[in-house]
Amino acid sequence: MNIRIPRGWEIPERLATPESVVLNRRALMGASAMLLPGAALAQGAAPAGDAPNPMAAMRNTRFRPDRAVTAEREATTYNNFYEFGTDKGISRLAQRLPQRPWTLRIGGMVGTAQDLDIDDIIRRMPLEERVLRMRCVEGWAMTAVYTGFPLSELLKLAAPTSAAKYVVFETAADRANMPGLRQSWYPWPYKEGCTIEEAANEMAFVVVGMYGKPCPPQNGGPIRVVFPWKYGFKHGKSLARITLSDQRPVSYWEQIQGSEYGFWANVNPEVPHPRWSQATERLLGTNERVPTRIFNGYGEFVADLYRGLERERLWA
Ligand SMILES: Nc1nc2c(c(=O)[nH]1)N[C@H]1C(S)=C(S)[C@@H](COP(=O)(O)O)O[C@H]1N2
Ligand SMILES: [Mo]
Repeated sequence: MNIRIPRGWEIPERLATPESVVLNRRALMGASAMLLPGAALAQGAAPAGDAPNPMAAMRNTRFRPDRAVTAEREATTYNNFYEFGTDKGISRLAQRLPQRPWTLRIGGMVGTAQDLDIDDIIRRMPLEERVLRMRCVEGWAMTAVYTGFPLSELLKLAAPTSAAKYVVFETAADRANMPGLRQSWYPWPYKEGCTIEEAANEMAFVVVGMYGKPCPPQNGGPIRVVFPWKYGFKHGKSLARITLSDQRPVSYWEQIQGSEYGFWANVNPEVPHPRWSQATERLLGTNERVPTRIFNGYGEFVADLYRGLERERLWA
């Protein structure tokens, strides 16, 4: 089969840029030099229009998607979020999850444990927009528009101690609003983790917005994490707690089926999952099938993290 992937520069601007950002960009013509690839990260830009939109952040063009952006509707209505049920159609049900007030606790091996209010986080963090490839281990993928900030910026607030080796992410366990929690044989709360080195990488991203709006609950609003070079199950949603630890956490999926889901879970087309070949992926919206890329195409940013770890189970 001869599949050709269009390069980033071949994608029409209207496909690679959602409307809200095009409008915003026009209002920022003076700052256009900052939008060039490789230029210094542009931050703190004023949103366009009368109603200030806290999610209208400048796009960081360092991470080129090299394929068309998935329609917002597809990206926000086809979800994995077991707290609401095991099928993909939970987006309406998830609207029940109150997004305010919302507190994120950062604790464990830190100098200053913090209880942070979501709006305080959004005000204090250097927001930027990234268009990122997202790959689920089940073989579907999308290219979504996220607003957020580097995970390292958030961790700085709590000052991890030198003993901290892992970062553990826990999803809120809201029994009243998450019907999936009644399935008591699952190990709630949803837990995931990464190493402190991975957390320090520029690609480890905390998401508070999508497509220029607050991140919807079904996608992990009001705050979730994404590691775009790893399979989607590593991206903990609707976070209530971040804990710094010297112990490697056993994640939700590892507890359920350790033979199928490991700790590192980096995307690799050559290492099949027991139930799914990882060679290709189906793009949400178009159903086009494209080759999967090692580290989901982000090897230039993250491959160094794994040097010396070749004997670990680095792939799902
Ligand atoms: N709390 C929680 N986080 C979760 C999941 C989940 O079931 N619960 N599913 C994961 C999986 S398997 C994937 S593929 C992504 C899906 O994110 P999306 O719905 O924003 O595409 O969320 C991940 N984060
Ligand atoms: Mo997934």
